[in-house]
Amino acid sequence: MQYQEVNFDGLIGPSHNYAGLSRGNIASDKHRGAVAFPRLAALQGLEKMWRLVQLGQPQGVLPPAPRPDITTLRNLGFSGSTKNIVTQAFSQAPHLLAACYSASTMWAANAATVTASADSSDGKIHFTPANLITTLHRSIEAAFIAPLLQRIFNDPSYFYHHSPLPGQTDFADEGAANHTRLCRNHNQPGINLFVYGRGHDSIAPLIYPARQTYAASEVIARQHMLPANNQLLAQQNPKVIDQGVFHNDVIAVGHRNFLMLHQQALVNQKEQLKALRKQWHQLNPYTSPSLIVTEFGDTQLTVSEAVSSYLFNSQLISMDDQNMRLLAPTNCLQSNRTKQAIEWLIQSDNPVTGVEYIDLTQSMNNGGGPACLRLRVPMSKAELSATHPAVFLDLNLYTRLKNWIEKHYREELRPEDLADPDLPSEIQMALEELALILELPGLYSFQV
Ligand code: SUG
Repeated sequence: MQYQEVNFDGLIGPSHNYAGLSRGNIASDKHRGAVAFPRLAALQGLEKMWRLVQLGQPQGVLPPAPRPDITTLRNLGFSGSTKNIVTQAFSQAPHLLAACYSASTMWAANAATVTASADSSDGKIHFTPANLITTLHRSIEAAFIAPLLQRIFNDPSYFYHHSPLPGQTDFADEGAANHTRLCRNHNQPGINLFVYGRGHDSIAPLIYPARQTYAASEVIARQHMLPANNQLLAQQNPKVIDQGVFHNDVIAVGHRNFLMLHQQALVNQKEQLKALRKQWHQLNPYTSPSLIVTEFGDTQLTVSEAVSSYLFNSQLISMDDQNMRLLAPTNCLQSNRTKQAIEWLIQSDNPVTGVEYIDLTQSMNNGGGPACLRLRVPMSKAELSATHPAVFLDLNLYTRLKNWIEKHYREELRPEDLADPDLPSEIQMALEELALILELPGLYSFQV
């Protein structure tokens, strides 16, 4: 049976804006209050998905959550019609309105942790929607994402859906941004590398929050029925969190038998990589390919350069059984050292043989690169066929989505535009049409 890694990207929603909501995410902080370009943002995201299709990859689309989140605004004490709620919230608590308007479900890597059927002892693909409790604007995503994933992956003989972890600080969970599956082939058991930022007795960062906890990773590994030799939990270096590495996918990326990361990514990195190699060998002794790990040192790229270029947030795509292509954000082109580091990567002994640059500037300005925008699901042909077919991108869907974006999205969105009483109904109309395009009727239940 043929297995593939399938990317599901978050479609960038019509309320894309820069509200500076994510402490510890340097790009978000830097762009607080900047003018956002939602139409351009959504087109950039769509072009990225389309490029993947052109490279022969199956590509799914995850629709955005309805925003503003009126239910949350009501829970926060605002009342009346949607127009009243928006007006009151903008004058009394603009930060709450901005949180409820965030288009953050675009960063699908944070939608859930997904594990492969080849790894779990019940042979199913497991999903745990991330609770994202570290930030308000993201903590409200799971209410939409959990039922969405159940609708898209709705055959219980293939898919197992767990509830988000308890919304309590010990279980803070950021989904696949801190989870990497390394495997010889997608149909064979792999190692699920969970990277956490804080545990009970571990050293924590001093400046910025550690978003992922050991307890969350441990629970997910248990409920996804991962045998001990299919999992490894490692701590993220708190010093890099304090330099803006708010997720592990800002400093490491892995695909199949290849892991690339900065030398400072993990606590006790040497020992952790040794453990990883040992596990790789035990999992499937004497079979090729071997695990290849490429570490970048400070002399090539400092942590701060990794954060500004987002090199490690590139996507790795299998071009065939041996060769991978790096899909890097165009930010990498802005620094000679980053370009040299990529050149070195391509020349060195690893599967990466080429690079392509993708312009995702609108998302990048909020700290979301190519890898942030996608949720990976390793799937067999049968699992793929059991998935809601209308979300897979082909020329027809690409064209329809492009027209839809051009018809409905505003060109610009400024912080004060969130007070516009007409914006919610504009978005509502757009999303209702989207639900029809993706054949997900009733996906959005708007309140007026
Ligand atoms: O959680 N930015 C997101 C970016 C998420 C990137 N995802 C991964 N690394 N997988 C975050 O910090 C900024 C929103 C604002 O400030 O308007 C934001 O939420």
